[in-house]
Amino acid sequence: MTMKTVFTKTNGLTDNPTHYCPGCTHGIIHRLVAEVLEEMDILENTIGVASVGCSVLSYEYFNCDMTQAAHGRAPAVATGVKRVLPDRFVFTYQGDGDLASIGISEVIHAAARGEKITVIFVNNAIYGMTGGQMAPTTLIGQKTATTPFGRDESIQGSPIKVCEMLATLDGTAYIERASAHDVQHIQKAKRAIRKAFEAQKNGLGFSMVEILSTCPTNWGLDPYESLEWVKDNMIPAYPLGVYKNKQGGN
Ligand SMILES: Cc1ncc(C[n+]2csc(CCOP(=O)(O)OP(=O)(O)O)c2C)c(N)n1
Repeated sequence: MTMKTVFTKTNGLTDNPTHYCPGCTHGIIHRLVAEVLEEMDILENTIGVASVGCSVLSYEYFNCDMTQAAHGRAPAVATGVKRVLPDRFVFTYQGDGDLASIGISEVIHAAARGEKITVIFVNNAIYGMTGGQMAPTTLIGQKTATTPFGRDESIQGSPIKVCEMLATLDGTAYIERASAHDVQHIQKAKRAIRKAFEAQKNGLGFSMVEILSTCPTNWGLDPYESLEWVKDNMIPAYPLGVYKNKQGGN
């Protein structure tokens, strides 16, 4: 009996098993980026910059050239790589602690300079790797290891909305917020990633896709509840959509 092939793993990922927790969407987002690189036929021509956080080992998983940056510094490293090798596609892969906390100035200035890099920003509203501390993106009322009674706006301030903020800068070419909580949104996230790399291909400036993601382990929820939590709590606080599109089209 011949079996029909219904799925093959993208060439954009190595065969290494990932270390992510059950229900974490980092793995799905890795696959989306890898599929886009493969479909655009740019795997051989791409250099990724891994950040610090749960995805610190992403250089083991992406099947393209990869390098590693100190915490928050991926956009600066990507800037150097892209300026030296302008014909390569260069992307960073960063969590919200990495990008919006210690690395917030790096990403703002890379965007303001209009660096022709693509940032994949995985927002799970918490520091995952270090044990669930509050991130700049933690929701008001959300309990974390450092806000055990819930984030209080009068003490810890309000969540940073990175897409909205960066979209105000002239150097940005494509900015979209997507989510990885169900199949329909995962497909949309992939289209957003493709648009971001196309903006880079067309030399239009800085591009970023923020993807709302899960952290079942540190949220204290099971994988299914985590996906529901993204839908019910994160999306209202972080509206999905295109915040900047210099290349037009939809
Ligand atoms: C200079 C420096 N400061 C602090 C740390 C500790 N640290 C490692 S990962 C991390 C936060 C990671 O959170 P996030 O970027 O949201 O990624 P996640 O683990 O949730 O995917 C922190 C604070 C570090 N490694 N280096």
